[in-house]
Amino acid sequence: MANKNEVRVPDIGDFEDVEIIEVHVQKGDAVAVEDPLITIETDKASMDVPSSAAGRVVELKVGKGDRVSAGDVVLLLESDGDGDGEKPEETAEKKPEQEAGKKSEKESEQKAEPKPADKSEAAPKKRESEGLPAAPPLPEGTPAHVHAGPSVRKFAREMGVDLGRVSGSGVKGRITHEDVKVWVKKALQKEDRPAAGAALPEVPEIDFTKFGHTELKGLSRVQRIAGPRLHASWVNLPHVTQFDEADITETERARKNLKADAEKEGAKLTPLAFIIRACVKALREFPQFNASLHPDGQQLIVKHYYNIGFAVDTPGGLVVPVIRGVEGKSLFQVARELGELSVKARDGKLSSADMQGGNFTISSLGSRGGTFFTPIINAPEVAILGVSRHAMQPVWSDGEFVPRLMLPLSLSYDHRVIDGAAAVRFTRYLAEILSDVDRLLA
Ligand code: CAO
Repeated sequence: MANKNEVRVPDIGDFEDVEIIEVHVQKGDAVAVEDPLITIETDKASMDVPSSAAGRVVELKVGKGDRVSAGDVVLLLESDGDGDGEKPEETAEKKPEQEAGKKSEKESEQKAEPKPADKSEAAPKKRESEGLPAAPPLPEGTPAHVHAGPSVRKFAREMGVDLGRVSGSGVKGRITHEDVKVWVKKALQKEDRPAAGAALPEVPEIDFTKFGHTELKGLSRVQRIAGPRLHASWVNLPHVTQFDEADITETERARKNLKADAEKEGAKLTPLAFIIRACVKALREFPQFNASLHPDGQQLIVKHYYNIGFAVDTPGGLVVPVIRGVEGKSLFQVARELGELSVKARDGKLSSADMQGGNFTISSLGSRGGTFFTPIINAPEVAILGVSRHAMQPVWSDGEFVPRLMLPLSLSYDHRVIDGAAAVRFTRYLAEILSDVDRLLA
């Protein structure tokens, strides 16, 4: 025996009096459960209203341009006695228990899914619709503003695709199966590329051959490893760089006097050995620089050891060996280790242990030139010191200009952990230590 079922607009959150922008069925059409019947659109969202039952459309109660609210009748469906309806073919022959099982499976699938992201953005006024006939909720799991049919939504859920990121090529921007497939293909292609920043806007790809002759050269192995780490630090840590200058006139004089002694002990004494020692003194004075941010973002892991990394420019790219336990080593020992690790680095012989355990890094471009620069922090460290070439400069002192040897310092720091005032206190302290050779060597 045929039954007539009213299919109503389901719970559509806090929206009322919503315009119908599309009607997908007409009188005589056979529909299955979850087939889209109409598409409604608010100023915030457009969504499909799926059928809550299977059957044949006997009367449409609404048309395009009409306005509806939750509980309004959309159409009348005629179905046979067991509620299965005459169509579609794949459901018509199924036993009631099978269909009931399928329905409850669908319902539980819907219940298990998260709420649409933008439901909370909807107008907060409470719906005064209690007591309305029960209507099934819209398929959930994707934002309601997405213009896509239930089967496309289901397909996207299965593929793990957020439909909010897919642009629709269908009528009025409706998302089709093909759109989802194209999106997945593109996402997979992107995954193959190194250092792709998933949530970052992309740099446009340009065919440079249109403008002239080009050639492709592979990055070195070191560059391929270091690149993503530098990128991760750059995008995750809010970098600020503090510049300062240290008067190293006396220290440089002492270095020259000590050079011969150092050589006897197998060490080449360069300014970097003094800078490493000065950094350890500054790290002791300002422990938050000798730290890492805990992964929970709520605590600081302060280290009570002083392992200093230094960047080495090698033919293959940049590497950062670490001198461990600097606090217990003499100036000459530091200089010797600096030399040995630099040679190992240039010969490509550093072990991974040689590059581990650092808590502060120095990038010295002093032998190369330049003035100031903005080094990238060697995360999860919280600061890095850039050192540039020292230069004799006129410095105003006691009413006259005097020639002083000035060393440019560039301290990049993680602003989540270190504020600007602390950074300048650190560089000032460092500059004072570097200019006071007695304190430095003590
Ligand atoms: N100002 C002027 N001269 C300096 C200087 C400075 N700040 N620092 C070093 N020099 C001089 C040294 O005194 C030495 O001269 P002498 O032989 O006359 O004493 C000369 O430059 C060469 O020094 P070096 O390079 O052999 O030794 P170093 O200890 O200064 O540096 C190392 C070692 C490994 C840090 C360096 O060779 C290097 O690779 N630097 C590049 C690091 C880099 O690429 N950083 C950028 C990373 S991106 O952030």
